[in-house]
Amino acid sequence: MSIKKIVTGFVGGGVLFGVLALSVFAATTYSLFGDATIVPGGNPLNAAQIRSDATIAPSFGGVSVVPDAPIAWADLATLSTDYNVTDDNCGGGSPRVSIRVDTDNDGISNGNVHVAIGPSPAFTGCAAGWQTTGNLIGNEDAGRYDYSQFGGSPFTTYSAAPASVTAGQVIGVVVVVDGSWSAAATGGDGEQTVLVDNINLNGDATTFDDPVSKDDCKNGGWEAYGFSNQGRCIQFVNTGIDSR
Ligand SMILES: [Ca+2]
Ligand SMILES: [Ca+2]
Ligand SMILES: [Ca+2]
Repeated sequence: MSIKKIVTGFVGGGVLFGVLALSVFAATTYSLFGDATIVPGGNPLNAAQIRSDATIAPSFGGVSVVPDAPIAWADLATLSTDYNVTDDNCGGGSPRVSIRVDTDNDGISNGNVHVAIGPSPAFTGCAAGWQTTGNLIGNEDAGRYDYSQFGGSPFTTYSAAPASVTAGQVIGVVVVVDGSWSAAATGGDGEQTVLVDNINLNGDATTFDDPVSKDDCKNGGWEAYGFSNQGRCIQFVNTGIDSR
């Protein structure tokens, strides 16, 4: 092998390594929709606050998490989130995780599998403070799964998935709150608010834990966000270069 080929091979290896490293740390991306914002008070650091208020359009809010590549339903092994119902209760089918499934391989969702958050089978009476759903994949709690958008049962378990779903591709998940219509969920005031953190899709966690201002980096904040020093944290805020 000539020197030139060795050098070319090395550079190619470096590029390949870079792509692999990126895929490890960016296997999913998230976005907020509706009435949703990043707030402190997460588990730990930041969380997404999602709110359904009958007097504030659009009366729903949520987080969308999209994998870099579709995940076959059969390969979806882990789905969980931490949640904290801060006002007033779970109920009215909210909050929930909705799994977007493509059943005809065109990359576009054909519907949602709804997965209720909270205690089965009524899905109201959520405990105060931070809770975790545990792994929802394989969950056989009564009524946890709703496959009605694919012709299945609206009140059943994970394993009762219709064939179109089990043969389908998962193109994303959303965690949504839209219970403002429910007096039980809102405490009667038309507002339901939930914090969510650590949305885990096949092992890749959405933590909402990027610093958004220099102040987040100061007074030791850089360490909490996982940087090796304050300068690298501020560099991330200024440039988006992530040296963690
Ligand atoms: Ca489709
Ligand atoms: Ca309320
Ligand atoms: Ca967090």
